[in-house]
Amino acid sequence: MKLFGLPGACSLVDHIALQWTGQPFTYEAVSRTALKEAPYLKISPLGAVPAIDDNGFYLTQNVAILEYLDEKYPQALLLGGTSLAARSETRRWLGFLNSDLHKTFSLVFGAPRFVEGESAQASLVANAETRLKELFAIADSRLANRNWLSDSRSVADAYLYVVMRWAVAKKIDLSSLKNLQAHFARMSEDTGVQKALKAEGLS
Ligand SMILES: N[C@@H](CCC(=O)N[C@@H](CS)C(=O)NCC(=O)O)C(=O)O
Repeated sequence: MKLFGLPGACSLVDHIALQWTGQPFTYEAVSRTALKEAPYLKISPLGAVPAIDDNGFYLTQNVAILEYLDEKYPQALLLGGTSLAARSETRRWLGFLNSDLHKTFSLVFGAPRFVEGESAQASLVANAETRLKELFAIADSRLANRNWLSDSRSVADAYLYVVMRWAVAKKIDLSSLKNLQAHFARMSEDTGVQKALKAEGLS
């Protein structure tokens, strides 16, 4: 199994998940230039990470890859348990993280793709950051009386950790969201997280 990623990008979620499986894999950092060139575009027409190559089977789209890893390595309990309710809760949070939170970050990271002119871009980024704070507050409420988004640690927690790292990088102030801060600290201590960060040159 090979994972294609960009250090610190959303592919870090899959990298953490692979660490949690304990199964052998390799990590290939793709340069931003190579992402948009023909060989990689054959793997991912979007020119985006993550992608996996499992013995010639290629798959893109983060949520699909995480589901694939869960089905391939069921003993790793990547969806946070075995019960239908726990696994469905994880999927719900994956949907929220991928379609709501991550998507809103795309506006912050790539404002020039969406509007022209510096002031329009600055205003788009400011509005997106306001929305991000509202979205992070929803995750914070969920974590009020629990350590993990679902019954036990899951790939949704890895995704939340990665977008929290982006918030730190973009200096979005989430200091009042104490449950999220505790979750971030908990994830930072995780051995699989630490190994993935090290392999991506982030620690
Ligand atoms: N819908 C895709 C989005 C993937 C995505 O946004 N990847 C970003 C990194 S987090 C990327 O590769 N960006 C490079 C680019 O678009 O040029 C997924 O969930 O896998």
